Amino acid sequence: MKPWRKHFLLKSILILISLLTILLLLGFKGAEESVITLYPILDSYVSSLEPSANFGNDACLYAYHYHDSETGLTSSTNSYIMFDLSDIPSNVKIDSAVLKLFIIEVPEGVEIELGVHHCRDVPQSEFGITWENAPSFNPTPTDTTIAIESTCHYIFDVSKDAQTAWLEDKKLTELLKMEKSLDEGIMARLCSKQSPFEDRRPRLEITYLVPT
Ligand SMILES: [Ca+2]
Repeated sequence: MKPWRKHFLLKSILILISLLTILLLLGFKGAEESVITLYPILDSYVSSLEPSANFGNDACLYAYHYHDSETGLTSSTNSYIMFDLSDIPSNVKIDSAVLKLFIIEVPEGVEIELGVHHCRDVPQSEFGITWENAPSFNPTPTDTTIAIESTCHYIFDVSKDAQTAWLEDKKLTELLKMEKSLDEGIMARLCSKQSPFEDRRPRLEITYLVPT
C-alpha cells in the first residue's frame, strides 16, 4: 500500500474512533439516574474451626480472625454474600454500588477493621458452601471500615466490583473478613438474609445511568 493511502486509512480509523467515543459520551451525558436495591441470593459464613460445616441457614454472619503467636495457629470465620445483577436493564452504565450490612454486635470498646473482598468465582449453593470448598477472593480489600458500634448499619463502596461483575457473569460476590487478628474470641456478628428483621438483611444499592 502506498504511504499516503496508509496514512489516509489510519487517519480515517482515528476519526471514526473519536466520533464513536463522542457519541458514547453524549449518550450518557443527559443520562437519567436510577437506583435499584438488591438483596442477596446467597449468604453464609464459613469457619476454619468447622471446615466441612455449612451455615447457610443461620440468621447471622460472622467475621473472626485470631492468630496465636505462640502456637502459630490461625482460626478464621469469613462471610460470603452474593447478589444477582441481572435485574438491572442491559443498556445501562453502573455508576455506584454500596453494600449495606447490619452489625448486631461488636465487643464494647473494641475497634474491628472489616474488609470486603471481591470474589470472582461463583460459590457453591447457599446450603453447600463450606470452608473447604469456599472460593478464593482478591487478597486486597475493595473497601474497609472500622466497626466500633453495635446495632447499626455499615456501608462499603463496591462500585468497582459491581462494574466488573456487570461486564462478566452479572453475579457479584463479596467476602467479608476481619482484616487483623485481635484477641481470641473477639468477633463481629452481623445479620444475614435469614434475619427475621427485613430492614437488617444485607442489601446492595446500585445507582445506574440510563442513556437518553
Ligand atoms: Ca444465608
